[in-house]
Amino acid sequence: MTSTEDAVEVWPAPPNPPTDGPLTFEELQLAGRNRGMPLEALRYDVTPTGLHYLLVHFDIPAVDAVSWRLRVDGLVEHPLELSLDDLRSRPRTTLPVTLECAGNGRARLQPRPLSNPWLLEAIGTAEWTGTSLGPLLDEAGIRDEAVELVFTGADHGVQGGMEQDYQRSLSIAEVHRPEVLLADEMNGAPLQPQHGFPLRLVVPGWYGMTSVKWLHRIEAVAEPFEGYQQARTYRYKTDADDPGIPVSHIRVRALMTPPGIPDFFTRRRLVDAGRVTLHGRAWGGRAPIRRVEVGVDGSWSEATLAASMGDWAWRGWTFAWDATLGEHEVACRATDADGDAQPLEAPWNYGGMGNNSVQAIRVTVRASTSPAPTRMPSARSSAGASRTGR
Ligand SMILES: Nc1nc2c(c(=O)[nH]1)N[C@H]1C(S)=C(S)[C@@H](COP(=O)(O)O)O[C@H]1N2
Ligand SMILES: [Mo]
Repeated sequence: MTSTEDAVEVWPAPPNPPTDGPLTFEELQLAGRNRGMPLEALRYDVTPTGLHYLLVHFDIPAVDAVSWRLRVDGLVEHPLELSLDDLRSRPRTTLPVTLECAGNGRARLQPRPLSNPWLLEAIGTAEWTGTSLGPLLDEAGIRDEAVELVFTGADHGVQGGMEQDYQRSLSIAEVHRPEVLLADEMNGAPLQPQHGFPLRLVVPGWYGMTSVKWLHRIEAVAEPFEGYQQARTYRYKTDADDPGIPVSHIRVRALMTPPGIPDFFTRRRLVDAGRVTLHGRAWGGRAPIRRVEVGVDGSWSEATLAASMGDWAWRGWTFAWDATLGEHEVACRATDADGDAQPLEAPWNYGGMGNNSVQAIRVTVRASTSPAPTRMPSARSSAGASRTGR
């Protein structure tokens, strides 16, 4: 046996991940604009700002902080117009909040819904600082006829053939939750342009689309809002014409830091045999995390939960795995205090929303005494060679 064949034995050619056909050019454009959080960043309690995921529908708007104002109007007794200084002189709160895009997991569905092709990385936890929305609304005096507030961002574009500002609404009950913030700081610094400078809404527990960035207007309205981002998308739909069910709270999920080292191109994992500590985070928008289980080759055991960081942030977990030589699949799944657990496979929906099916990682375990770096079979192919070192 030559050493090359040895290498093939410890690092077999990776199976193709179950995605539905090649990416389209349009998906690639979106993926290049909207970064995910590399899963090794699950190591940080609070995601460094540059590693937090990003989702921007249109273009990042240019906002001049000096002339910028937040208007609170519509069905209110006292319409307000507030500068950034006005907002910053109000009582301030800092909350660690886990945000996740409702489309996280979309690209794992077959057929793959066409939008930003997230696998698992549309996630992050930041410390958001700002003022609670409820007291400000009390000052404006929401009239009894109002049923919802509409939040408008400064970004503008076309989606589904409709020209629009980015707008979302929330019920009057929802906006009075004390943890709903008007945030002007992320991780102790002014919001970066892509995260909503100078002001954004942060709605803990809900999928990210609710937390409107570049916020400049809050309008109290008498009818449920029917804008594009409310009534046409962010729905669990069976097809394009189905009105569907609104997407709201973050579904329970656990993710794991991929163990060992990756192959550059395939991301396949290589782990040394012996005791390996698997670690990750778990969260959900409806109820606290009750348990996380780790599955090794389909056999599940309890992981150890770390201390809570707060009601709206993910919870760390660890699991000691005695990795034995050969091929393995390690997986994790979370259950919340209501008993909601992650499915092994999530049902398909038209927009690819809320796919919280379990993460499973293929791992090759090698002898920990490996004398030399393992050679990967892909390095021999021309595609592998041309992709080296990028
Ligand atoms: N104005 C505006 N707000 C927005 C968006 C947007 O495109 N425009 N995207 C939403 C979506 S879909 C998500 S998932 C979150 C992402 O927030 P982040 O980029 O700060 O992670 O912002 C939400 N708020
Ligand atoms: Mo999103």
